[in-house]
Amino acid sequence: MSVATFDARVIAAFGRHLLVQEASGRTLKARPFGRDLGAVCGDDVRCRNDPRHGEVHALEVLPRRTALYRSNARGRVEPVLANLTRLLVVIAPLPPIDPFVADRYLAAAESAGIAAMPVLNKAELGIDEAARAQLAVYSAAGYECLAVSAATGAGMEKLLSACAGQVAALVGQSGVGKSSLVRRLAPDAEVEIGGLMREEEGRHTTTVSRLYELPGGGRLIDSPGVRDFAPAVDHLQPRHLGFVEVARLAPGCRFLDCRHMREPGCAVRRAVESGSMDARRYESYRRLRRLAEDLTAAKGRR
Ligand SMILES: Nc1nc2c(ncn2[C@@H]2O[C@H](COP(=O)(O)OP(=O)(O)O)[C@@H](O)[C@H]2O)c(=O)[nH]1
Ligand SMILES: [Mg+2]
Ligand SMILES: [Zn+2]
Repeated sequence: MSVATFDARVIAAFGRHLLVQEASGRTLKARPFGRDLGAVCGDDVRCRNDPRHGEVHALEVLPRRTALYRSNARGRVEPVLANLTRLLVVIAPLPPIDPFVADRYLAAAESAGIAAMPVLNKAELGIDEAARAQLAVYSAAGYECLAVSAATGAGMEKLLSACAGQVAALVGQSGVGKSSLVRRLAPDAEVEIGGLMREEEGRHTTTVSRLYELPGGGRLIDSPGVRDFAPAVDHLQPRHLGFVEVARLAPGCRFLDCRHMREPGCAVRRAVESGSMDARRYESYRRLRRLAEDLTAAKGRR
């Protein structure tokens, strides 16, 4: 006898424990059936009730529309979040901005076809020189940027409308205010937070990604803060690695397969020399290109 299955969305995944949401909005605990499914927050999974044990089994991960991948500490590629349509890359005047982390998130999103938006939080502290410069660089690259404050609520309507009808995720360094923004925006966030956050050295730390419903009809994922983010280089767009300025400039390069490193007639280098592409963004591009080539060479040796 076949047992009816139903599809649900993974709203949190921690080891072999999944929290899934049915189409009706009901939230259920589920367990991967058999081997680890590799389901991540945002995934759609096919589920089945196991009446004998009063459990819900997640049988398979349904095809992902998009995925954000990273390269983990052992160099293995793993999905971080699935089915995103928007990535909100959060920076703040404090902690000090690591522009390379933000650039790598933006590059991974662009390569995955996820619309990225840099968001400066804690704007009420005053936008210092570093933050102002960073926003100017992203605006010049063509990104729409937001300045918001979870503390005062400034910019929340704009953030909500950026999430309307989307599956959006907040990513960025620890302490930039991702969870505070979620608490501002998602009415059900406060009640859920106790069970999923750990008191660590007197501070709340987000340890797993968690998807929340927004009043505007969108969905918003809070993710654990990172010190660094290594995108999976195999999933980066090969020509421009997800750097939007490089993508625009590359058709002007002499060689179709220009890597925009030392090649003669490179339109990207020309733009950097003339100041029309930001030199720090280009340095960020070069670091990612070297990382990609080192990993490819290491694979070739194995
Ligand atoms: N001044 C100020 N502090 C904020 C703001 N948003 C968050 N914080 C503080 O920044 C710290 C880290 O916030 P949290 O939301 O946990 O950051 P996360 O690690 O990115 O999730 C906490 O002490 C928050 O109270 C803001 O808009 N302004
Ligand atoms: Mg957090
Ligand atoms: Zn080039």
